[in-house]
Amino acid sequence: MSRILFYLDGYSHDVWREAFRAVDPSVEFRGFPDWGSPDDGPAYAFVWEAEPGLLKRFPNIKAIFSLGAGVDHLMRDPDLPKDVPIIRMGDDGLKEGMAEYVLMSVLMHHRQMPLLATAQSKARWQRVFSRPARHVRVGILGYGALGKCAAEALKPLGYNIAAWSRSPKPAEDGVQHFTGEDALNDFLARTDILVGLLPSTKETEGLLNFDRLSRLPEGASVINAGRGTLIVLEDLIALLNSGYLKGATLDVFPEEPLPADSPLWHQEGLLITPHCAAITRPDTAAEYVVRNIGRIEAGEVPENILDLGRGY
Ligand code: NDP
Ligand code: OXD
Repeated sequence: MSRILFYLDGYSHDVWREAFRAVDPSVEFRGFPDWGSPDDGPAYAFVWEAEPGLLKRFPNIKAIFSLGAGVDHLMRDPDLPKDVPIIRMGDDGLKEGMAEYVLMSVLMHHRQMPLLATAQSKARWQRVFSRPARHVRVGILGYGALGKCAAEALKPLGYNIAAWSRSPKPAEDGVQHFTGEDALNDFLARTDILVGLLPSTKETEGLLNFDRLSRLPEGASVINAGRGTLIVLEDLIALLNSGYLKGATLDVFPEEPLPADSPLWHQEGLLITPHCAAITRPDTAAEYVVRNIGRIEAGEVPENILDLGRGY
């Protein structure tokens, strides 16, 4: 029997309780604030944006599962327990969701939907001509679990795909790999539609500034579904307003929810989605957490363990 201390503010816990029951009826599921006593015996935390200091109050926690693939919500806790392993979400539901979102967004920019939406809002019959997918160069910034799924979703349409990551990747059909900071400008220069799928770390914060975004060819589009810290938004907006960049889709923002008075809501050429590119699904996530608790209990290394040094 495993005890799971669950934290997700603002949503009913019932669907999560049921999901764990379906995977393993012996799981003892405790939704916050009913976590019981820190002396209750070993437990696993499964949390999203838990209140700072809470995890430290439970020294019985053996591992912390992040309800998302990103762990920035945990890193913000100054009292995050130091010696407890952190496991990032990596379930199939998240991968499927991101693959769908990237495919949708790339198609929308390839087929010039922002321009068509503007034309519609002005009752203008403005036909557009788009290149075939094989002539469109997509660049995926961050080639981890989600970047790879995004590439698999795009390949059947014939897009010309490249990916950028920190460490070298084995050669792969249909994807050209670029590695490290030195290769970033070359990667950007060959990219018509850029897809950001990077974690938020010291290195990725503000990475896409005016200079970097200007390395994209004129008429390029930018999609960001990683973290909002990646892009210097004023620079993106300046390049959209000057017409150098054709369009953008943002799912993530430095401040979430995006304030109602943000001028971004009314920015021409910009499509906004409210951090819903890939939402962790209870059924696949419960299966993932139970599987990894099994690994920990068997003395094995769990999947997707956070490397604190790298920050992801
Ligand atoms: P992974 O850890 O599997 O992949 C991260 C990728 O980013 C790796 O390819 C890594 O390189 C690369 N990377 C990290 N730092 C650098 C750097 N400094 N320079 C170059 N490349 C770098 O993460 P996931 O694919 O699972 O998730 C990615 C991010 O997506 C999450 O961290 C989260 O922030 C975001 N996300 C957003 C969601 C949404 O709904 N909008 C939903 C889920 C996740 P390398 O391969 O060399 O390690
Ligand atoms: C995640 C997210 O990190 O939802 O999984 O953004």
